[in-house]
Amino acid sequence: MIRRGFPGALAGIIAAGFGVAAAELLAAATRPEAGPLVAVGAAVIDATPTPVKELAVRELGTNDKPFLLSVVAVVLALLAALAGILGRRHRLAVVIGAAVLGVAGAGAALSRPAARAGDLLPSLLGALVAGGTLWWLLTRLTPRGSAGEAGPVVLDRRKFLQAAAVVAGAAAATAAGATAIKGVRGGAAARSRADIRLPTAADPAPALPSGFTLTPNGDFYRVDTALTVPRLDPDTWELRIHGMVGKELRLSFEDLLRRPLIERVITLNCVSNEVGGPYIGTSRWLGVPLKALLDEAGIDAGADQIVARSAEGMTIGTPVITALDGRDTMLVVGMNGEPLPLEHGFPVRMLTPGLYGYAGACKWVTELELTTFAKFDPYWVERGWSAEGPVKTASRIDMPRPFGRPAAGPVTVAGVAWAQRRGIKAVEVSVDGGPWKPAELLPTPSVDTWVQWRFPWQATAGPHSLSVRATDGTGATQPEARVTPFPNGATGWHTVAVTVG
Ligand SMILES: Nc1nc2c(c(=O)[nH]1)N[C@H]1C(S)=C(S)[C@@H](COP(=O)(O)O)O[C@H]1N2
Ligand SMILES: [Mo]
Repeated sequence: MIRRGFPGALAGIIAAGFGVAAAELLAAATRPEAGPLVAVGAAVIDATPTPVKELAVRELGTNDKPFLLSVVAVVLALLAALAGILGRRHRLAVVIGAAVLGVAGAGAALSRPAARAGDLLPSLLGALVAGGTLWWLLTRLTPRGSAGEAGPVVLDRRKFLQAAAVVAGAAAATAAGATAIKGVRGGAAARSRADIRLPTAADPAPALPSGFTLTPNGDFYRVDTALTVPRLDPDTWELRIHGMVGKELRLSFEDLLRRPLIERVITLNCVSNEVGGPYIGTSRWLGVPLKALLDEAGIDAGADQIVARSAEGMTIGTPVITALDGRDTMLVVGMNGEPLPLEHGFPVRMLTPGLYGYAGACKWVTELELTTFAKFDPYWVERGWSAEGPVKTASRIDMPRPFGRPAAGPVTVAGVAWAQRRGIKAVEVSVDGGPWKPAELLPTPSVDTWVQWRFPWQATAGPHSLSVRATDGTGATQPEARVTPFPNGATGWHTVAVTVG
């Protein structure tokens, strides 16, 4: 069985590999989003139930996407092997296998929010190449005159392996071609980003208080559903502001840069962050205040939601009021003195101080539609997350590290606390569940920025637990009760266990 099964399985896998490579090559040359691997992966992400998505983000962090692509590849290989094994006796299995491949890829590509009809072409080509190749390879495995019988394949084995090697070589060359084209295209986007000279802010951020640290761009967390980073061309990028407005606006990247820019230090964090988690960062953002644009468009009475759409089809809903109530809601073009990094939304993203990213920080934005909460549920809300996403007051211990082994004597316990819009009034630390004692707060630029805190501790030998809690500008102290990030953000105190000695 193994001897009989192996050549068929090998033929199936090689043929499918060639088909996928051909599809990816066509997609790379025309529309990268239409490549079957990424399209199927994206469709799987969208169809994944929220708890599983949560688990993947928690367990795998930013490795969730390579993992997903590997799963897609393994499933594909298993199906292809099956088609190859069955196809030796029943050629119909080859046709069905190729059809399944084509329909899955094309269906996934067409299900993408920003899909066009032509997006089915790469998968169609891939299915034809895979099916045709498998058929041809299987004829090499069939001794003349004894089709389908358990006859002496030994004679054909060399010819078959030669043919298989040729196809594998062609598949590898095709895949290399696809990768090369993607590299050149990506390089072009990166170059145009490097060419951009951002104007200075008309309203710059004040100098940072001494001791205050920003998150370097390369260390800033990344959370999004994009399997490949969208690479938008700033020269053709356009933002459309439409819906419940008096006058529709269309703005180019140059139009945005010509407006008076503001620069602000703002903390952004993800609603999916667990207590003590890493999905938070603070940057100096440069952008156009959204209010001025909305004033120009003229918002119709009754519009209470801004739906931001991105190039790859994300929708993020933000309350209209948060663009008008005086906070620094903006269309961001710069991050820490550079054009936005590709991963963080180049060329333009939204940023709404005080809201979690899923509710106010659409990356790669191309459209703002004024509508109502009653009329439209954006992406995350469709999946059960709360329609409005105000940030909850929270705090984190960064030093010592969990399960660290500091030496006995004076130890500095340190971390961050945040409550964007409300600010942080106090941070307290409790050792081994003892009384809460105030930590020292370092100066911070604004209520929209995290506060760095520290607490001197006389550490004695043995195991200890350290807990932190913050009180925000309204006087409300973080509750002890733990709730999960779903559906509107985690609560609970961060506790770290250490062993001194
Ligand atoms: N286009 C797009 N924008 C998006 C998302 C996304 O999946 N796609 N995720 C949002 C979420 S959940 C968060 S927390 C922030 C994260 O921004 P960052 O990756 O720059 O840190 O982006 C928001 N904007
Ligand atoms: Mo998020």
